[in-house]
Amino acid sequence: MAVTAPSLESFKLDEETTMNEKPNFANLNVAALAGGVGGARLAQGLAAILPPERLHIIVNTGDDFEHLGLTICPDLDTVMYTLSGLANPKTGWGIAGDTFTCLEAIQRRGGPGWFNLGDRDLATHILRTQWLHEGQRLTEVTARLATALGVPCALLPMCDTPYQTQVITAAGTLPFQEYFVHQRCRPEVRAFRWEGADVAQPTPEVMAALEQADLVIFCPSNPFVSIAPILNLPGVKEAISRRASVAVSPILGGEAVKGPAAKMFRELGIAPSAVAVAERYAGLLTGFVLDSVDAGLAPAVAALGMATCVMPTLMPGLDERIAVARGVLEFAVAPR
Ligand code: FO1
Repeated sequence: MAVTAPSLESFKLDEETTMNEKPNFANLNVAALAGGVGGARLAQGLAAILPPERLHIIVNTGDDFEHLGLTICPDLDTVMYTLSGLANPKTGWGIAGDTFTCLEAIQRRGGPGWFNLGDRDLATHILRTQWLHEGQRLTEVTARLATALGVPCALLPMCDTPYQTQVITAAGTLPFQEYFVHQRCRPEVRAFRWEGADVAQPTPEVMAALEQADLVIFCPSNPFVSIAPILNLPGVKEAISRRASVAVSPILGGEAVKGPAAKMFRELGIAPSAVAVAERYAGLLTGFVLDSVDAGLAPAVAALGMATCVMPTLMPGLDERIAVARGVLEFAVAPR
């Protein structure tokens, strides 16, 4: 099925750039859809290349939950801490070098310790909860926190109202963090549903970012619980289908770099692969980036009607994140 969505051919590289130099992307408007750790890594690479006002990162809020009376937004915080250089490099979430004195005191008094909240991380949750309680939108609260922590570009929650992923498993229906952290992704997944989907709308800032984007990038995040919640919001798929869009596969060699995506594919009866990811986005994407390990799968992805790019996509450190981001942008703007 040929996809007729516009490519970026009409996009003009900066006048002083000739094709034999590295293209510069100073006037490319990019909206990136991101979930947790994988999304945050590519977002950090993009933020190092693009002018801050040209990059809008649209983040999944389906993982959000209330815990100890606090509003916790794990994907927003993972992207925020990664872009501000505060993130714990080992886990990808939370703050590097954080202490857990408060959590230990909570457990001493019989409270829950299964969700690890560091002392500095708690400052984010306390202020967010207070500002939401005062009536500020999650979009405004996120902008205040991100600006204070020095995040250069716009960090946009996909919606301002609760829209929480519920994981329907053989062991019952679990709120996302109960499944992901408390049950360590062990229960077998049958399906997903979203509390609050009936009233959820993408924020005006999200729709504006998509409307002004020359390119939409699907970061290498879980297609089921990070990217799909964003795509399923009213009007988002339509906005994306009118512009160039490129996804980076979160599945390499049949496995996820991090998290339960491959396990979810298997439990839903789908063999996990970059092709299986591309199939979930078929009809929406103009381009797809596979890791070098999956070069053999490129023709099967191309058969879905999207251009393909094969390159190393692992992003352990900042250099790799910038290299992958640059590769994705060059692929997206390359004349076809
Ligand atoms: N993930 C864990 O596996 N264990 C934790 O104790 C944990 C605590 C935590 C605290 C704050 C935060 O922003 C994220 C946290 N995460 C933890 C990660 C989080 O569950 C996942 O990153 C996302 O929900 C999925 O990407």
